[in-house]
Amino acid sequence: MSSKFETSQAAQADSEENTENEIEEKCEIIRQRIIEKCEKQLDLRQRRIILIGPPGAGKSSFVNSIAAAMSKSFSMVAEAGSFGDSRGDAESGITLYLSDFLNLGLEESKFDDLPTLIDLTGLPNNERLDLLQEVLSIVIYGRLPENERVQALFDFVYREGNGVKDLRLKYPETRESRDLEATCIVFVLNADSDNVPESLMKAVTTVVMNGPRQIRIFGLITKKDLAENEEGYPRLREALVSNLGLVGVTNQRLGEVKCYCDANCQPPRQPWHYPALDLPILEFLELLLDPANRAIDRQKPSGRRLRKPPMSWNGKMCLLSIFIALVAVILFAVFSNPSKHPTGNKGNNSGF
Ligand SMILES: Nc1nc2c(ncn2[C@@H]2O[C@H](COP(=O)(O)OP(=O)(O)O)[C@@H](O)[C@H]2O)c(=O)[nH]1
Ligand SMILES: [Mg+2]
Repeated sequence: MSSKFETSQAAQADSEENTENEIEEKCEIIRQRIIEKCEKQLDLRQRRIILIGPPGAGKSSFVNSIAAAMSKSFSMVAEAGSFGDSRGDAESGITLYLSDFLNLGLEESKFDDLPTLIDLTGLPNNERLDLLQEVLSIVIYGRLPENERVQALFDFVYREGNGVKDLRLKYPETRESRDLEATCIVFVLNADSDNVPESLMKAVTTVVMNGPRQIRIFGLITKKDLAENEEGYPRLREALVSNLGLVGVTNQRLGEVKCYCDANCQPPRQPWHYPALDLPILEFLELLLDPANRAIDRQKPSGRRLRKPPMSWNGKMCLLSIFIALVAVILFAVFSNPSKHPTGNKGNNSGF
């Protein structure tokens, strides 16, 4: 016969399993909704969601977590945990690579038609504001050619001695930019962060405010597990919300999550499937895919992109010659017709 203690333990395990099943059911409903919406709407599957934030904020872990939450199995889609140092700039310690994860980094055989995630590794907060803004503008508005390292932009200025203006000229807007540009921005900050990267946030909001298209900015707080009982957490959250201009819209534009991560987080959260982690991640992904959150053109596309080139010198000369010829024809017509000439009426000449 089982003891009272065993029975109550069994009951607790049972209720935990029930709760987990309920959470998984909710997750499944959201997964299906996301897939159906993307299948139906071209605009949603064409979305390019760029993750911006300081190094170590959890951007790559979030890419892996979205893939895990959607597919119900973990795989290392993005290189997380290394800060990508192997591919970065050894001197500055800044890693600036841009990786596109088509179809949210998921295998196309199982999932099709999902948006693209762009993992922009570690931008510094203590960089010159004008340079930071230009780099962000090049990256966000798709002016960085494919396979070009983001670090090359900093090298162009610091190593090759060029100015920010030269950077603008070197990476102009092209016909391809529109396909490579971000359609929404997620600013990622870890909940246990010691400081709020205000300059970086300001640079992002300024670029978006002045850019050709208005792109929605979302806030994402990662590593929520590390700040659950921290007193400083509400302050960090408030700073993120106000710096990104999300006051009053946190329900539609802010996510707070724990990510799937490596042995650095205790206990390590992979390779199993955790509905409790998935739910907030899927809810946030659904916010990102809300049709209302699309990029809005500030001006009609024809206004900027298809502007007519200025007329060439030859063209101007040609127009001038036509004008002179026309004037000459009119003058000739007027003066060569004696009946209409004011002094051409001979009968009036002897009129005394
Ligand atoms: N405790 C905890 N650690 C996390 C979480 N997300 C990421 N990490 C850890 O934070 C470190 C940096 O993450 P990474 O995704 O590489 O950051 P990135 O530089 O912004 O791409 C890694 O060691 C991760 O395992 C989380 O939600 N909780
Ligand atoms: Mg990374």
